[in-house]
Amino acid sequence: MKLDTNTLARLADLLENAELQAKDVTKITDDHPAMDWDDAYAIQDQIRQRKEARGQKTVGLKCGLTSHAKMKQMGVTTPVFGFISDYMACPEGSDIKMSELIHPKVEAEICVVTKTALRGPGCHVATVLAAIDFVVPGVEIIDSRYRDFKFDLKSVIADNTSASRFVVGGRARNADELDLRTLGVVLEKNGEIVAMAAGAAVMGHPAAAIAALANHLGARGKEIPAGSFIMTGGVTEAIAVQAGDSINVRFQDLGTVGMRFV
Ligand code: OOG
Ligand code: MG
Repeated sequence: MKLDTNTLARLADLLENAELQAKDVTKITDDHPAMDWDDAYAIQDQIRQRKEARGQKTVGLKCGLTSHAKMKQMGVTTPVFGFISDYMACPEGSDIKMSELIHPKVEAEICVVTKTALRGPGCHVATVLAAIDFVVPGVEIIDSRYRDFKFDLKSVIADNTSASRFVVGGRARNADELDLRTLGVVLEKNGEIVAMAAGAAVMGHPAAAIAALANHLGARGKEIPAGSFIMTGGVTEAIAVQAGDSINVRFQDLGTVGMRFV
């Protein structure tokens, strides 16, 4: 850790306020170049504690920057991990208010719910597959609090990996009915196909992203509890949206997830 307790608290306050007021800020490493990975996750943990203290439940975990397309889009090379709160959930087919957001983008994500705990180190695709209760399709709406979506890895980790809203829809399936690597995903904006990929875009296998999350938590003495909802990360680059846009993502064998931005 390179930052003192007061600075960590001040940065958590700055970033959470930026989220809640939908006002962007400059990336925090500009003013704190010495910040390290532990500082970044400590700021994210403080944001989580602030929300939980206000009664907002943490309802899931997310992996981000897990596909080559996303890493290339953001200019980074390693995944990041964050959390999802209850108020971020939006119903399938709902209207999402642009006034509450800064500059949202949508991401198509293969999601799972686990039935047993996963604890690293040593988690791998097979241990993750054994722990999956079911697979469900989702769309994440990310909304970096940083001006022009410009950040480095430490800044985005502190900013809870741009988590903002998410929609789960389609139909849930058992993992053994699916090949998550070849599962096709087609992202449509206003009826036009704007991106597509298969599950293997996410670290070769979406379960590998969950293994990486378990190993990341394991290194910090934590685990993925049984019954966790986990988003494995965007399969394609993120797509910017504006008021009036409608998004539909078609997942092979899992149905469609849609929403509108108003
Ligand atoms: C960071 C969050 C990335 C994903 O699915 O790749 C993410 C960002 O790109 O703002 O959630
Ligand atoms: Mg995402």
